[in-house]
Amino acid sequence: MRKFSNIISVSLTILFLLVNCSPSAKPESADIMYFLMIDRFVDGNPDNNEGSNSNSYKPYDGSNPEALKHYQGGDLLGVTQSLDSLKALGINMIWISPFIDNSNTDYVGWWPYHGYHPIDFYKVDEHFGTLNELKALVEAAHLRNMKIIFDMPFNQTAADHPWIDDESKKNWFHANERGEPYVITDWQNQSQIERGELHGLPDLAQERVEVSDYLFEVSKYWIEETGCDGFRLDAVKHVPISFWREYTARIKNLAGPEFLLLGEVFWGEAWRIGPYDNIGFDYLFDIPGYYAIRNTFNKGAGLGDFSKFYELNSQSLPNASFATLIDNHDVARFNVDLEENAWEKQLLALGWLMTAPGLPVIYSGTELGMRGYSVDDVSGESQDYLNRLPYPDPLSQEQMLQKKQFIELTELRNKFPALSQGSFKELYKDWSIYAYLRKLGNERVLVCLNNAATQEFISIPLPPEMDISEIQKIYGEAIIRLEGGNLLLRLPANTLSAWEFLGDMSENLPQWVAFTNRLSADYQLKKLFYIDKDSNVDQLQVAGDFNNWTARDYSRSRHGDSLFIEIPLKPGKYNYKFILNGEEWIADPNAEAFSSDPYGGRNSVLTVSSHPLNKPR
Ligand SMILES: [Ca+2]
Ligand SMILES: [Ca+2]
Ligand SMILES: [Ca+2]
Repeated sequence: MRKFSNIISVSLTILFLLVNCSPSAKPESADIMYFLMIDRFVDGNPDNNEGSNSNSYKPYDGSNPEALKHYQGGDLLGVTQSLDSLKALGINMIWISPFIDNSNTDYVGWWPYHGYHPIDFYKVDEHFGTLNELKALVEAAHLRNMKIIFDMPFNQTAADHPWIDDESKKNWFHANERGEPYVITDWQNQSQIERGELHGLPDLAQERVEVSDYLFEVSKYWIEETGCDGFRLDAVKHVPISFWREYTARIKNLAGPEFLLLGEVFWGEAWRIGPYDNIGFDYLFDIPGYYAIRNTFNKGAGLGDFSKFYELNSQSLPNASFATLIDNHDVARFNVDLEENAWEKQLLALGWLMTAPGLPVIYSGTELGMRGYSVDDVSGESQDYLNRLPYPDPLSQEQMLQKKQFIELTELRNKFPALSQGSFKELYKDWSIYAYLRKLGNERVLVCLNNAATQEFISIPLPPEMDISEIQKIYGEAIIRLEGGNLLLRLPANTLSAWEFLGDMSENLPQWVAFTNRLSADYQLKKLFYIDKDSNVDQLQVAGDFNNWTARDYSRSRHGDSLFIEIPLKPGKYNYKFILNGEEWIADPNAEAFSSDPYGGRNSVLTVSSHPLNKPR
């Protein structure tokens, strides 16, 4: 036995060498992923709704949000029955929430309908169906050329997992010398983040060989039983990185290089995701990009910071690729806090996802503009259940129209491989407009986003050999004209437009272009001030929702003890902070309102109302 395990470890070492030596290409695929929570999707079999405990099921009728803490009846059969309509969305890959058997009791009032409280890693939860139904789902998906990605929760177990009372499994969980679990008190401390209990759940000690072998065997079982196409791995940053290094190599060795591994490292800063880049995942979620998208398309941040962000972000993962998103089940839906133009903005953000590098991941309901609800800042109660409403059936007229518009975007990405796998070059950027060229072989697509609530006109200098007859519109309502070597564009408010370039074109375009300081008509200049009685402040900067929370310089002046700073802002509500002398972050003492920041401090709040003469159209 000892000898055998030596052979395994030698072959693993060889595998590591192979993985490290071969120039592994960054994954770039034409896939579009759809993420659904099994319980919230479609009920294919009402007989399994109560599982083994009738209290677990309480249907939501639109007026009883507490019911959303219970199971809603969705199951694997419902997913299988929906494959044709999912395929019609233009997606080809489905990540399903964990189906692994969950605790049969509630956890502080919440039933584990989400699937992240495993009690038996080798069983399908009784609410979701049977092993045969799971196999049938994968098989039916493969018949349609679709892939099924399983969600594997390996950080923790349910609070009442049988191992908790099993003496022989005592050291399978993280605990101190007194056998007590660790609590995460410092979210900057990686050891605490890995060993502390998440939501108070028993934390598996994956650094122990018997635990890591067990989790590998579990994975092997599901791969061999079902032939699934990949795993989405939950809570990656809460599990020792050494585990992932070995686990990903063993899974690839078992299931082949095509088996997709997508890791959830929920950090908002690219440098914190960087360490997970070269440990065997094909994709990591683009959480930094998620925040940038929300700030830009939802909260009115300028595109200069957005593009700068993407320049840096794209350099942060040399090996893995980003899986991009505008929302998911762990955050508020994109449309929260947006009013009459919520869908326009959401479609624009989705348009970015469908024309930018990365693997787009669409949270079920996002393709319909399904409503979400914001977090209760005061009670601090989790927003989860309010952003996990059951999938609507039937769809409203509006939802059907929005779904159709979503499909036009997936069709665009699917029709032009340059959009998913091509190079990315900026052609133009200002506060509201972003134009970029995607190129793959001879296929070249120009995409232009107008994030202003007003119609905008811009001019982009182009290589002189371009001919207007060789520019073909493929998406949107914009108007394009070629004049004196410049592309003149008229871009409708809050829209994406795309053209295919058919003729010759210079290859010598810069990767990133300079920011053009043109403001769109919906911007207003807002003046903020800071009283500096002792003349201690040489530099006053501002960071907030409008600039992706990076300390930035704006036009400023001093009159006596008052420092003024002038910021271009669109109508909207912004959280912000002042930065004094490049280091001291404070709330603006003269702000019109305050909100709490995630670190126990406070932000200032500024509301910019739309100019009466310039009402967004
Ligand atoms: Ca059911
Ligand atoms: Ca169960
Ligand atoms: Ca952990």
